Amino acid sequence: MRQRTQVGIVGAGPAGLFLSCLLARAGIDSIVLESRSRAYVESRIRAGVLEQGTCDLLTEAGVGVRLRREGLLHEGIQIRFGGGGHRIDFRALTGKAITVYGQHEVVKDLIAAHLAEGRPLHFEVSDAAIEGFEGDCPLIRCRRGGEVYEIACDFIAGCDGFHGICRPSIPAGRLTIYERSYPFAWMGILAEAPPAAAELIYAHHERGFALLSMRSPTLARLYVQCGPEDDVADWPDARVWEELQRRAATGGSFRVPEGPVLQKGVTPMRSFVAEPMRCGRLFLAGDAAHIVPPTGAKGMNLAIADVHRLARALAAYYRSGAMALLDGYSDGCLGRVWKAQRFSWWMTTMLHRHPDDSPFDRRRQLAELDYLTGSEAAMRALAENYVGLPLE
Ligand code: FAS
Ligand code: PHB
Repeated sequence: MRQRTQVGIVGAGPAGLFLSCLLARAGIDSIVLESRSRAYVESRIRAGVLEQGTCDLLTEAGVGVRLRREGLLHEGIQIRFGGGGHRIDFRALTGKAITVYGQHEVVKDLIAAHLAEGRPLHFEVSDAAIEGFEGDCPLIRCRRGGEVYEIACDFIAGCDGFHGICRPSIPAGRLTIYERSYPFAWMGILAEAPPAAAELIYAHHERGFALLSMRSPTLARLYVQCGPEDDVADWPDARVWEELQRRAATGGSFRVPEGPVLQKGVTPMRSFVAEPMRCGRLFLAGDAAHIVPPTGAKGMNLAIADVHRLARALAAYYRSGAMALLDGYSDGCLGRVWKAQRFSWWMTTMLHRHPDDSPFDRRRQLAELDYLTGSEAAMRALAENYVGLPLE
């Protein structure tokens, strides 16, 4: 079966779903293809922090009602080291705030709007492949319900994440890859326990990093730095809790509230950028083009910013045939991507324990944390990056 649309979208993560939503608001048709089931993508625990700009875009597009009602508005975070905590007051330093709201909740809201508006979204497709994007007739081919299904379109949006098929479909030599790996990862748990504090706590400790986050007043999302090759089996619940308690300790009565662990998984740490984010009529967005370590809470926010720019460029094209914004898409995104890469690398480097650090490096790292938490200028620099740099 072959169908025709204006924009064929591969991937129903935040990037693909929000792009389809924005295109619909501009009267542009799209079809979204997803390899996993609806239940899977709606239960996949990932991001948890939304920049103010991301919340505003979701609200403007009419998919922010539940976010506004159930999201947790945070006006700061705490940096903890040497047994002491230091609050970074986002509101005072930038006038802005962040919202804690699970990525899977954003995905649920986007899918609900998608289906309520009758826009085509096909789950559990297999063998997706793309072709013709260097010419004038892009085509997406896949199997749906065992049948070959083809989408002829004007443009393809590669929103299929880091392990998708769109980026690898770009001919060798057309992309420049920039990447950096880290000698650690995160062991993350979702636990039925009240949050450790009213705001997120980023803890630097000689035993390693820890992050105390949440999803709701009864669901805690907690991470500890672990070995890059560690497996869930290496981290029984008791070990995770013990490390959280030790790394977040303040020498006072502070304890991380414990509870049943509902989900546990390893988050790899990598920095990755593929340039350019376009090849002919194929446009990459989100994790398909770039990955940041989650320490700066930037991944999903970057994906949303990419498709905001792509939707505007496609709307200009369909309005007047103008290619200028489409031609400027990649460079426009990469400006923001590289600032988020720098911030995420800096937060990761500053807050994690590096196995090969010399005693000099250790003292320098503590001095950096001491400088950060004692300088309004330094705290403002962190705050303005964390709440999100202005969207162009
Ligand atoms: P996604 O990976 O979300 O979506 C791509 C979709 O494409 C998936 O549904 C996939 O199934 C589908 N797909 C793949 N191949 C396909 C194929 N061949 N055919 C059809 N479909 C295909 N970011 C933040 O901003 N804040 C955080 O706090 C944060 N925490 C994180 C914690 C963890 C544990 C992880 C893993 C990531 C975290 N991130 C965070 C980053 C994360 O949110 C990503 O940046 C975000 O998912 C990117 O969204 P997409 O680009 O839409 O890619
Ligand atoms: C999360 O809540 O999952 C989370 C929060 C902040 C981060 C990373 C993850 O930097």
